[in-house]
Amino acid sequence: MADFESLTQSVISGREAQVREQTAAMVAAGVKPLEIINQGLIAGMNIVGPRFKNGDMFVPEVLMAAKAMAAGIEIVRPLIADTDMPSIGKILIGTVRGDLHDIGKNLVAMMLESGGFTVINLGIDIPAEKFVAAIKEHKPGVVGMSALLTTTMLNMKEVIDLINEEGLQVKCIIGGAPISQEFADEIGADGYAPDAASAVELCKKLLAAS
Ligand code: B1M
Repeated sequence: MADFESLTQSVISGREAQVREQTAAMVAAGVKPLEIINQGLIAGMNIVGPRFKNGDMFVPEVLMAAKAMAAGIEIVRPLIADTDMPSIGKILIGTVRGDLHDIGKNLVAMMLESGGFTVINLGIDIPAEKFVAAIKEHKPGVVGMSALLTTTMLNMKEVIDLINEEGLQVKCIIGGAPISQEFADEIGADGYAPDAASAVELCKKLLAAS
């Protein structure tokens, strides 16, 4: 049977088939599902995050690692009651109106999931009204918006304005290549993250403070 260390290594290396095999072997050997998740699968992504941030890993490798981790979670999830599934908070995420870029946004969503958050990923080209309707339905602690175009980044303000108009209690974070802390301050966002690993840290910080 594989040990946690080798499962963690398989996640980091993005070896999906091996993660499946090792996870299934651990389940068959009676290892507790939550231990497999926390000490094997999430432990791997906890190493991937900082490596990506430091430039020691690149986008394709991170996507492969996240996919490998998700393959392991898929095997273990049916064995865990929904209420026991570890979640440290709910995040709603989407790419704003007019913008079809989703590689970075999906990476952020995957890293958040790997970090223990429940993520509702709305997709691309999401108008303010749809963000607001989803906030009312899912009641997340944080709403995350992504934009890759200098034209569509302006639509982030529409979302924040509508959230404020409706009096909804939710923290707003933004990110994407053209976004800066200065722009976040200008439109009244609660935070800006330059990359996926920082987005995880930011969400943890915002939820701890609220
Ligand atoms: Co587009 N595109 N694109 N494109 N595209 C850019 C963004 C561009 C910089 C290319 C260029 O001209 N040099 C340029 C924008 C110029 C500008 O506005 N200043 C551009 C353009 C002009 C366009 C079109 C208008 C082209 C055209 O049709 N004439 C068009 C627009 C379509 C639309 O959205 N309406 C368009 C279309 C496309 C494709 C569909 C072909 C494709 C997108 C496919 C997809 O996403 N499924 C595409 C791509 C791939 C790119 C580039 C090459 C790569 C973007 C990417 O995925 N990067 C891009 C050039 C570039 O950036 N080098 C470009 C990798 C990704 C991991 O990084 O998304 O930055 P990024 O995400 C990072 C961080 O920003 C951050 O974390 C991520 C991970 O570290 N982050 C967040 C992102 N979201 C976050 C949210 C957070 C926190 C952090 O909190 C919620």
